[in-house]
Amino acid sequence: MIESVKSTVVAGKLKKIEGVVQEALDDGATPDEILESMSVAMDEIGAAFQKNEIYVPEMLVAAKTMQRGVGVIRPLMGGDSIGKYGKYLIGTVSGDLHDIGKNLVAMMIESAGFEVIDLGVDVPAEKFVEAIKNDPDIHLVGLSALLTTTMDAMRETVKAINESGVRDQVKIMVGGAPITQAFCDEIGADAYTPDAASAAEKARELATA
Ligand code: B12
Repeated sequence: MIESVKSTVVAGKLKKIEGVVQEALDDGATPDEILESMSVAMDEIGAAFQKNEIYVPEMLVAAKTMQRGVGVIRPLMGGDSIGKYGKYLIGTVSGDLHDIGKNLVAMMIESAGFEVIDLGVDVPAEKFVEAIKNDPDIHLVGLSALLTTTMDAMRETVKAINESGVRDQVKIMVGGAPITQAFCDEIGADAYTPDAASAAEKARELATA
């Protein structure tokens, strides 16, 4: 059953995904297992795109299919009361339109007890700075980048936060497929995690440190 979640995302069967996810749940699969199999599906899609076996439209349909599938398990994520650990500002950096991973991180962070403020995609550095300045309750910031070409925008965003006088107010977390711990250290961010579940754990750790 869980196998058909993956194949339905890969095939971009938008109309079928909700039913397939529900069947997998009924069959005993956990929301985490379902998320994992949808993420594996997106990796397969990325690999097929790289080999020119599929093109942007197919990638987009697969992305929409995953997003719709995530919609089915979202209400099941439950979790701690919203806002218990404070506010978490998140966004995908300038020039980058990928948001599935960022949305998953936002969802997990919210379930972990934060109030999430999501600035969306293609967010200029100044917008992050402005949001932090306007809300002293924001103590954590998450930056997402999926393209090697937008890693620079991530660096610039950290720099802008550093230079704006609000760096002491926040801890900065970074993530996305091309991001590594070494890159995190290089640009002066505070934490990197490879996936949404570990991002939520790290956020709690930083909030209670
Ligand atoms: C779906 C997709 C798209 C969709 C995005 C739709 C959407 N709404 O997001 C569309 C079709 C729009 C797209 C466009 C493009 N894409 Co694209 N895309 C992908 C694909 C297949 C999947 C990404 C994804 O959603 N993965 C699933 C999620 C769950 O994983 P994730 O994003 O990595 O997130 C997890 C972690 O990274 C982490 N994380 C993410 N953010 C954060 C933030 C924090 C704070 C933390 C702690 C953790 C964290 O947690 C997440 C959950 O576990 C990838 C392939 C891949 N394997 O990544 C290519 C890929 C990223 N795309 C690629 C390319 C080239 C493009 C385009 C340039 C194509 C083109 N020629 O137009 C454009 C660029 C558009 C732009 N300006 O952004 C390349 C990038 C190559 C590179 N090295 O830079 C990839 C790697 C495909 C490939 N193999 O070639 N893409």
